[in-house]
Amino acid sequence: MMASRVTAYIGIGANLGDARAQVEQALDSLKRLPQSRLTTQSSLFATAPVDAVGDDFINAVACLETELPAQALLEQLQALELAAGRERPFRNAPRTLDLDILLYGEQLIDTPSLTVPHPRLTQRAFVLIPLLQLDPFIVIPGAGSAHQFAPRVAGQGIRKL
Ligand code: PH2
Ligand code: MG
Ligand code: MG
Repeated sequence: MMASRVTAYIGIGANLGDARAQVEQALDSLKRLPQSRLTTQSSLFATAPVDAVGDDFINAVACLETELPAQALLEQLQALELAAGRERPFRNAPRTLDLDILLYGEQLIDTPSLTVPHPRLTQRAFVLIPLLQLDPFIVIPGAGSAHQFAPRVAGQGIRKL
């Protein structure tokens, strides 16, 4: 039987080292994930840290068509983070690369290792704005149209590169 294909959105962030190069390299790596195809990618954005310390971030969002189950996709993303030298000395520490599953089809996932949609997705300009760039009509399962949340994040620093 053919595995079912899902549209997944991945949040990409970095604020340690050459953040821009790391985000660009991550986009390249996402193009080579098994059983997956990167269909669209947002612009890169420079963003002010939210609940985090360190330099400004570079953020972007990528859209994948994937046959990987969510947990397998998560493991692929964690391997890419590790390869980029990700360390976790404390919560929200500056990082060379962060790859988060924002959306996995219409699915609501809540396991010890993975919560999808990403729980803070609607509160953060650095994911909401690139996501809306890719699909202005996108719907967040359990929350509704993403665009309704844009006014609430309007005060957060974000600049398209
Ligand atoms: N990621 C966080 C916490 N805060 N702030 C910005 N601007 N960009 C991020 O990617 C980010 C953050 C936790 O992963
Ligand atoms: Mg994150
Ligand atoms: Mg993460």
